[in-house]
Amino acid sequence: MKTKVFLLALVLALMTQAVTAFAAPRINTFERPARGSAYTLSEWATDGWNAPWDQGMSTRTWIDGYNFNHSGGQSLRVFYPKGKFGPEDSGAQAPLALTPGREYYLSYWVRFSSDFSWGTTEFSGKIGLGLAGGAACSGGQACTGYNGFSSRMIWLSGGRAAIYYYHMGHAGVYGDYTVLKNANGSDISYPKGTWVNIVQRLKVNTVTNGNANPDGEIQIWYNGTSAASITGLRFVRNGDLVDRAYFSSFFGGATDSFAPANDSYIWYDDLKVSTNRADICELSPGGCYTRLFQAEDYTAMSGVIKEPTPDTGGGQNVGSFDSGDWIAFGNVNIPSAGTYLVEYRVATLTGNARISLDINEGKTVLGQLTLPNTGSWSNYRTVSHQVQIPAGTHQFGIYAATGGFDLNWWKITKLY
Ligand SMILES: [Ca+2]
Ligand SMILES: [Ca+2]
Repeated sequence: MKTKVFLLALVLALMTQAVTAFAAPRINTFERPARGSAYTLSEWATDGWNAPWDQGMSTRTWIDGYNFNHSGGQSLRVFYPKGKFGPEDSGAQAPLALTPGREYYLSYWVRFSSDFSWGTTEFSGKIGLGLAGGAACSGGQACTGYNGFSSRMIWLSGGRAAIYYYHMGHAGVYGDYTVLKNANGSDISYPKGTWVNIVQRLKVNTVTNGNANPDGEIQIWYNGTSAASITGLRFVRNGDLVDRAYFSSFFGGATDSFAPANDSYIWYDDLKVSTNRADICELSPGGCYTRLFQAEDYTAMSGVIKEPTPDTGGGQNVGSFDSGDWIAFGNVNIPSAGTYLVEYRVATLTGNARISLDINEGKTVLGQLTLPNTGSWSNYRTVSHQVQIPAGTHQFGIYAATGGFDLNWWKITKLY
């Protein structure tokens, strides 16, 4: 009898875990893959994002661990060669599978290269990820309510930002588009050389007796502010739901007038997809909680020294971390529990130095990270890991589980 009760409890616990895993948002910070490599479909899959096919992921993507990122030390760079257009020769595509849901939120950070060429036509190119379902009606198709739907971000001439969507009522051969607007009513244009955040929410219409009710919706936020809201949409007459985050970015269009005048790049970072708005902290007032700590501003320590840092930005770093040494940062308020990215700016020559982050005077270890050899004491690199942090006022400890590194600064940023 006791065994049966135990087994029942075990099954319930496993079911609860499964539900929790199902509800967790999907995120990609591009921190795991080796920098300087292509981000192929199998690399996407290793990070939990699966697609049945792709275009350009193995040939025109690159994990940037050297120049630009929004979080941590890395991001995804996509290449749009001069004079090329269409998904065969420009950018990258992959329909990344989602658990089907009626309503989804999709967030990503994007940065255009500082000499990005917008192309010469009115409808110039597609950017980043969109949301789609069923057979993903697109590409000049009529959407019947049985062949799915799609909703992707585009840029227009001069970099004006718009949402481009295929639904049952689109007016012409191609989908409809809505230009993103600032609060004062002016058009939003993408900047070059600066990170911006895009959030899309799509809600599939309900269906009654095979009829599409006009209650589908698309909403776009630009840097946390609502920039487009489209209601009354009819996407489906069948049971299709949002079932993919559609990475779809290329120039065109079908003629070379769409092509860029010079080699162009877009960087992507911090992709998030969730059915729960609360998981998208980019939509919270003030955005995602983040705080940077200079290592030398510790409130207590054991065994380390402060010294002028050779790292960019100057100031001081903390050095002489031997195994068992630590620095602590007291009275740090974490307003909400969640998953956080913790970054460390380090130099180390061993390849086996190991940082441990803790609270409760070392009694609660939040996570550990082995540091890559940075090649020289004057060559710093940003490395990161994801940890769960409870809400409250904490004293954080940075502990040298294995010594042999210098630390310039560290930073915590809420992911969800
Ligand atoms: Ca990143
Ligand atoms: Ca410092």
